[in-house]
Formats: sequence, structure tokens, C-alpha cells
Amino acid sequence: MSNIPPHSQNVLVCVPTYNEAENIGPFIDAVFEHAPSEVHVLVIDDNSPDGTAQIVEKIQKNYPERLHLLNRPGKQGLAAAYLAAFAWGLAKGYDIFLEMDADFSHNPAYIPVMLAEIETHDVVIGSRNIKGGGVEGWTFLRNVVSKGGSLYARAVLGCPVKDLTGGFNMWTKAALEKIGLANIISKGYSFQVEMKYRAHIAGCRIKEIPIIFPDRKFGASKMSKKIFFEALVNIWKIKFVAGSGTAFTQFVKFSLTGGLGTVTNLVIFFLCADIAGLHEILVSVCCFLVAATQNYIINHKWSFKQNTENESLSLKKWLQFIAASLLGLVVNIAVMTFVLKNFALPYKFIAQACGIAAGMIINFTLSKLFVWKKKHDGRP
Ligand SMILES: Nc1nc2c(ncn2[C@@H]2O[C@H](COP(=O)(O)OP(=O)(O)OP(=O)(O)O)[C@@H](O)[C@H]2O)c(=O)[nH]1
Ligand SMILES: [Mg+2]
Repeated sequence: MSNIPPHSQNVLVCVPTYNEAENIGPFIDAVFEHAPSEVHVLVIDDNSPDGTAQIVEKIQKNYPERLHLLNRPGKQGLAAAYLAAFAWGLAKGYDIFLEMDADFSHNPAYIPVMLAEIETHDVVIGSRNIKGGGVEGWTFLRNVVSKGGSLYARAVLGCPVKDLTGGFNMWTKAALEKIGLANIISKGYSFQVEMKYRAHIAGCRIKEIPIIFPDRKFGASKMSKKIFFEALVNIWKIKFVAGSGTAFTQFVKFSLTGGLGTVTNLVIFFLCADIAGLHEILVSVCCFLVAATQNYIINHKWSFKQNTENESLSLKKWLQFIAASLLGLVVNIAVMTFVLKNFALPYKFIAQACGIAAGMIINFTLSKLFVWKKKHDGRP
């Protein structure tokens, strides 16, 4: 871990604390022991009843200009603490931000390694889940819960980062700007997952380095079953809010819009054909146009909102969408006929369901590629 070239940028180690009186002093000493001189530390304390902030104030004289303290009025959670720290550091002109827990689970000896990697990356993650990394002193159950949670988050988000939940992460200023801190929705532990997922979507260069993560020796964990289950649900929120520009989310929204369009179609058909007695073919064409227009508006304002860049609705795009919908309809009928002819089905509507699915995929693909084509993709 030696032979690291001197680092030219200002680095801020952000350490949120809540009741870390036993850890904070030795921890700060350990950070300054391992970190080069351009590294500063900011402790964000949520008015810990055990006097953590007072201990930091006492040792500030040992590290003039390098040890900072942000006092907050009460326990507001990890996300709020980090967001306050980033805002503070960005305002002061820091270039690189490192998140660390105060309980020695994040070994300061890794700081020089992370600083070396950040030279060529936007995000460096201290990872327990890659070769060479791991945890120490955990019970079997805790291991299973943690690994399971991590796998679950990765699977739901489709994100390649192996340690999504860990909190030992380094960010460049540019990465924080790309992520868009104002958009973060997480309040608690899912914050780490959301930050990494947003960084991945924003096309940041992400590097995982192996770390050994020992359990805390002093003080109490702030993790609880409630927090854990909240995080499981939050992953989905993150997927739909942070990932609203991803193809999967767009497809789900597009399908829901299509479903609503079908309801509109049927209601108008019922009113005009059954109640008013108008000609079915004429009514059917009108229903298609009304439902497709409704779909066009909702897809523009919602499903593909990320791609529209506040563009207004237009006749050209409406026509394109009608064309895509008609093509979808042709595929729908073709697939339905094919399935009916080639498979012995107990009910015909199964063939129609296959047709609808195929038509929807065609309509979605054409919409995504042509009607709401993204102007510039953030990915490298
Ligand atoms: N400022 C602030 N810090 C917090 C808050 N909750 C936790 N922390 C700090 O965040 C860091 C991580 O919290 P831990 O309790 O260690 O959580 P954990 O690492 O997931 O759990 P353990 O592995 O059991 O320690 C520690 O430095 C805590 O003191 C909070 O609401 N506000
Ligand atoms: Mg901890």
C-alpha cells in the first residue's frame, strides 16, 4: 500500500457519527496516520448524546485546518448526514470525497489505494464482495442476510457493482455532479445503493477494490430489522425513480399506458356502438385514434419523459406514434393468426394475448428508437 504518488487534489473524508465516543478519537488519528497531507476530515455529528462532537472539538487542535466538524441538531439518518457533508465540501472546493464509518469497519489503510485508483476513475468502492475482499467477525446469519440483500439489490437494479450496500466509497466532484444529489430519494441505508446505481446509470467509471470489513468493536450498530425491510422496498423506489430512463422502467410505464388505452378504447366502443348504436367499424377506428392519442400524450409526459427534454407535443411525433401503433396492430394480428393456426389452444384469447405481447414489444421498440429517440446518451 506504499509507493503511492503524491495526490494533487483536495480530499475530504466524510464521517457521519451517532454515539461513536469510543471510536472517534482513535479513528481520526488512524485516518491522519494513513492519509497524505491534502486529506481533510469532516465529522458530521447528529448531536450524539454520548458527546462524540465534544471529543472531536477537543482533538481539532491536534489537526489545525484539517479536522472539521458539522454539528446537526438531531439524528436525521445517514443520507442526510452525507448530503450535508457533500454540500459543505463542494462549497469549500474539495475535489474528492470519501465516505467512511467511524467504527473501524472501514480501515484507513485503504485510503492511499483508493486515492491511486480515483486518478483514473470517477468512483472507487471498497468492496467486500470481490476476490480478496470479505468480512470478519460476522455471524453466519448476518453474512447470509447481507449477501442476500446485496444480491437482491443487484438483481432488481440490474447493476454490475458487486458491493452495492457498502459505505466505504470515494467520489470525484464530477461524479457527485453527474449523480445529481438533489434528486436522491433515499433517507437511510439504501442511500449507498442509490448513489452507486445513479453513478452507474450516469456512465461513471466505477472501480471496486477489495476490502476486509471487520465488525465494530465498540459502540452499537444503528441497523435494525425495520431499517433492513425498509431498504428492501426502497430498492424498487430507487429503480423506478432513479432508473426512470432505463429501458425496463420505460417498458413497464409504456405497458401500463397501453393497458389504460385499452380501457379507454373499450369504454368509448361500448358507449358509441352498444348504447348509441353507431357502426362498429367506424367506431372501432375512432376508438383506436382516441386511445392512441391518449397513449401518445401519457408516453410523452411520463414513460419517455427522460428523453423529451421538455419538448412539447407535436403533430409529427403523434403521426409517428400512430404509425408505430398501427404496425404493432399488424404484428398483433399476424402473431395471433399464426398461433391460432399452429397450436391447439383451449381458448382463442390465448393467441390474442400472444399477439398483444408481440405488438406491444414492436410498438415499444419503434417508439423508443424513433418517436422518443434519446438525443445524447450519458453512457460512455
Ligand atoms: N450523523 C449520523 N451518523 C449516523 C447515523 N446513523 C448511523 N450513523 C453513523 O454512520 C456510520 C455507520 O453506522 P453503523 O451503525 O456502523 O451501521 P453499520 O455499519 O451498517 O452497522 P454495523 O456494521 O453493525 O456497525 C457510523 O459511523 C454511525 O455512527 C445518523 O443518523 N446520523
Ligand atoms: Mg458499522
